[in-house]
Amino acid sequence: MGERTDVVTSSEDEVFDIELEADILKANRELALENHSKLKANGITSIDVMGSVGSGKTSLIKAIVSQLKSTHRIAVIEGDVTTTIDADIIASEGIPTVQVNTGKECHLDANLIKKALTRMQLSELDLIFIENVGNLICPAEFPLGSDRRLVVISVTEGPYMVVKHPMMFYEANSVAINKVDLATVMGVNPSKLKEDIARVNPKATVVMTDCRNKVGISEVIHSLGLT
Ligand SMILES: Nc1nc2c(ncn2[C@@H]2O[C@H](COP(=O)(O)OP(=O)(O)OP(=O)(O)O)[C@@H](O)[C@H]2O)c(=O)[nH]1
Ligand SMILES: [Mg+2]
Repeated sequence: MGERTDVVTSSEDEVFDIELEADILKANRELALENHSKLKANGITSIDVMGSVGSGKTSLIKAIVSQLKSTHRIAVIEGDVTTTIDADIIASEGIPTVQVNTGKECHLDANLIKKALTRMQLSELDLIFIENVGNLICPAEFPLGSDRRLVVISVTEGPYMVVKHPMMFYEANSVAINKVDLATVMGVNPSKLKEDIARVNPKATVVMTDCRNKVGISEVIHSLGLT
């Protein structure tokens, strides 16, 4: 038999940190409710798009926007640590974008979205996509005030994304398993990822996508209730 793996967990005695964190999360939830009310008052549907770095969030938003822009008035809020690369990609679709640079933070929060909303012509919009910072851990804890959550993972991240990061999937309405065109070369079985998601969150709709060849885009749009 091989060596047993030793496991160290984070301390449960750090009461001060835990209380501080609880306050921050509570304040964020309150601001998220404010954002949601503001969006609803303007008749806007909003989608928070989350997922790991490079999984295909921008590619999927671009493909969705391309299909919906003739029937919906759309804007995109782009969360990024420093650059405007993703915002520029979306802007190339002729869609208004607001860039939110988070600096050292690994996620967007409701306060940043509140600020972004003040820069937008809300009365002229039907639909807002919010691309969160690429990360499968932090964004899950910070609701932004959106109606629905779309999580994007891809086969290039390997076979254990879902079992290692279940929190990200608890609140997801839709999950895209992206880059299925690369599944064989990666040796990853997308059906197995789908089973893992169903175990964590049986209510989420799971769609296999290949943004490079525009596969599964209509199904994602439908799963988000946008058609
Ligand atoms: N083969 C293949 N490549 C893809 C697919 N979707 C996205 N890509 C490529 O993967 C890379 C990352 O895609 P992005 O859409 O920028 O990913 P992202 O999740 O927005 O990345 P970050 O915002 O940096 O976290 C780009 O080179 C895309 O062209 C896909 O379905 N198949
Ligand atoms: Mg991106």
